[in-house]
Amino acid sequence: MRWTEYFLPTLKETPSEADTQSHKLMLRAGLIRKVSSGVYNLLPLGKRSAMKVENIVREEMNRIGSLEILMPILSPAELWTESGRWDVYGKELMRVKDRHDRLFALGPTHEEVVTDIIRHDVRSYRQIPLTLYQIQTKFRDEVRPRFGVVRAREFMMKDAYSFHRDETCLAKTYEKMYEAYTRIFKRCGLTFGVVEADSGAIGGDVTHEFMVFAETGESQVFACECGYAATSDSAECEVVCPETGDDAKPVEKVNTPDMKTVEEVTEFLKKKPSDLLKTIIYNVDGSYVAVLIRGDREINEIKLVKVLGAVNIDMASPAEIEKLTGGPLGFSGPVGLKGAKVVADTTVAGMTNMVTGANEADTHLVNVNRGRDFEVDEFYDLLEVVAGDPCKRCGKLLSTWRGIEVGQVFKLGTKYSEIMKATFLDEKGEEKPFVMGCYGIGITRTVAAAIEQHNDKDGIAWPISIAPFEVHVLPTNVTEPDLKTTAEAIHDGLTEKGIEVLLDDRDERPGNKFKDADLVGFPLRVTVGERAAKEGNVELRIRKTGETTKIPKDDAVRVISEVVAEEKKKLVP
Ligand code: 9G3
Repeated sequence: MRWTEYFLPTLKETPSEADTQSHKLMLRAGLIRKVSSGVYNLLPLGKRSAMKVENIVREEMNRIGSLEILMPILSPAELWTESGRWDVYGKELMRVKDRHDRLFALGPTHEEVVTDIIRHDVRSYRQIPLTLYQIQTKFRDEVRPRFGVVRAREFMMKDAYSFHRDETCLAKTYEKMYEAYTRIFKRCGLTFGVVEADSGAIGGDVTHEFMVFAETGESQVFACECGYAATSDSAECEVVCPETGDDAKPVEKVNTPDMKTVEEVTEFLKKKPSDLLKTIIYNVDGSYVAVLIRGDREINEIKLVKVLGAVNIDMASPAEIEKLTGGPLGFSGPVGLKGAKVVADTTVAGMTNMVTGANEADTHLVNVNRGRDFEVDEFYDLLEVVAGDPCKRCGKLLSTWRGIEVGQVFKLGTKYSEIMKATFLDEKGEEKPFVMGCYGIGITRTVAAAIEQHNDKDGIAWPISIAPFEVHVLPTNVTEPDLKTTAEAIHDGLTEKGIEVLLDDRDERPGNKFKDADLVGFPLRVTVGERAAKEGNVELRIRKTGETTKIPKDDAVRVISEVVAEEKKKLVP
């Protein structure tokens, strides 16, 4: 491929709207262009890289016997009302009407549609296990699209769904998928971790996320030396329970004028934040729940939603709080509280002589004790884990890192098959719901994650497996017939060997051409320069290491194709 016949618009300036390295570089290296918030064009280079990721994914899915299909983007509302998810997803689910006013979702994922396929065409245990996958555009109307294609509203996803007679069979496919994902991300040149995660509104209990290490990643992971690793949504730690054993002292009402924060109140009362009991009132699907947690810690709302089996939770408004408790926001407490279920984090169990709000303006209570002064209806682990908390498995201290989630595997169980009546007949002729799994990979996101991990101050440094081109041939002066001919011969020779080459045949200053070559970052660069040409040599440079070697120009095609093969071999797991 020749640059002058290609479409590769590079940018010298860093676009101001880009917030991460990958987003900046994808714009600057001409991979993507923004169409609208969270909506991007893939330009030729971006499309080539995305196709390489797709093909790796395809090969590994086919290798484990998963079958490729294509479901429509338009997903009829009836299927979503059947599963109950039409109302769960609110504005994130993009909806359209056809000419007959029939409602559709623009598919954000395809559990409903694939379950519908299976319930119509699979009747017997003999036809399963079966795993179907597709690679397709998905739509999710994110509240805050950002980081370019990492959190976009329209994006490419590989989604797979498996159907089984029982949990044992599901476990086998889950394991195979887990291994296929490991191979896929290794082949893409990524450094990643696999972490326990929250299954969210989708249901099911076992789920793992594949996280690419990246400082700018949206996900926070807590990890321990012992191998435990979980996302901040789901991380658990050993309960940190200061069992003071102090005798209960008499409750006192104290005046705390205008003191709303934990720090203000505890400083004023000469107490520690961990002596205070925070009371946060939530509106949970229409009823009130008072959630209690130690003053120095935060509630993990994802855990809260899960333990309450809630669809929607919101913090109560100041007006709602006033109506329920009789006091203003910032002065709530469990003593004498009526009209709300009381739920507490497990750390609260060991607290004695606590400071709480008095449900009265500018007033707190001290020496409040559970059992004597108030009751807790239910205890749960609601703690937002922080770095330094003890690991729940081994007690060592948890550390934290950030990552970009590129893949997720779920054991769904019978959640969709039961509600959508997708059943098969077992050997005894008994009707049973399918046991299901589902498995996703963000294709465009994987490209961005790879760039996030493989770049330097000059630009991208692609892993060869997903590089848009493998070799960049750069004649420093195309008006010099000698250089032009040599560069073309190398381009043609490599192309003939099936190597993907871009020849920068522009009549441009060498400095600009070198800058662009570093920016677009193909793994190998062959410079055909005047001095080297006179000596009969060309220069091979490895983008990643900056390492250069002189090669006699007549050996160039052979040597370079060997280096390409070696580089590719490094990424085979
Ligand atoms: C929706 C909307 C957003 C969503 C979902 C549904 C996330 C939704 C979870 C999944 C789970 C798996 C198949 C591939 C692997 C992941 N965001 N999820 O279900 F309607 Cl608007 O997508 N799906």
